[in-house]
Amino acid sequence: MTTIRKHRQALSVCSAARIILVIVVAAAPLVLVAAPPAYTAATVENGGSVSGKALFTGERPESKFKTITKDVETCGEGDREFDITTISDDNEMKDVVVYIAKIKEGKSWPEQDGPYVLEQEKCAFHPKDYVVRRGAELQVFNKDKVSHNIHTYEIVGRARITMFNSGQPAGSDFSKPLTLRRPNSHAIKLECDLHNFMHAWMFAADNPYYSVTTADGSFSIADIPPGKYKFVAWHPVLGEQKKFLEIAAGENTEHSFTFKSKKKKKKKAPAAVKTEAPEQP
Ligand SMILES: [Cu+2]
Repeated sequence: MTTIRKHRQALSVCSAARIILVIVVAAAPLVLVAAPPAYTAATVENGGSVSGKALFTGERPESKFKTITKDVETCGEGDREFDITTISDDNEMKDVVVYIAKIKEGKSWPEQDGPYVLEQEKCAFHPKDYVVRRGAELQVFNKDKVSHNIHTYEIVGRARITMFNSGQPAGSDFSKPLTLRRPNSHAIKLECDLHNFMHAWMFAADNPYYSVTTADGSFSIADIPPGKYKFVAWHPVLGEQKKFLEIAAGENTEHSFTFKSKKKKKKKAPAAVKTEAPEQP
């Protein structure tokens, strides 16, 4: 009897542990999909602003290339260039997103007329907006006569997490929310699993304080409530630069971000070992 009771107790402990395990496993995705930092729109009176440039120093990065080997009637022929950096003769960087990190309150988001739109045409991604609002709907149109597959990744450091991965027959469209799992990640990489030469980048903003640099590297962010903020400049190939800046009411603060080459310097060849001739007796 005692053995049976102990066995039953052991079984009930096992069952309880299994139930807890099931609850933990079921809850895990909820924990992983963290809510983005809360942002509240409010009236900003006599706000400050920041302006400056994104600059580059060092050996310039080279683009990547893939040869088009499939669906050449639609996609074209030759090599497709991607992960491009656009740097002027004066070392000014285009397409850098400068934003305020973790600002909790401020100006309203700009009016958004419908979902964000991404088109696939001639086997290339054409985002209508480079910067999109985190969590908003993205409508994807395949305008080609061949199938595509849109595979979106959230970039977290050196890792990448699939956001959604959807096959897309010729001429079709669908809509998906831009859901990121980590509260502070922003970079989104777009790829097509059917055409390995299709690549693009987007940036998911969690507040409206951002600016994309123009061909001369310029950015400008206005209507900032006075205070001290962390400003981040992000580029898909060259990473991030950060700076804390104090913003004063009604005043503009100048700051430029300088990105450095990620190329590793070639190691110097080891110095030749001198061998001394043996002394002659
Ligand atoms: Cu494709």
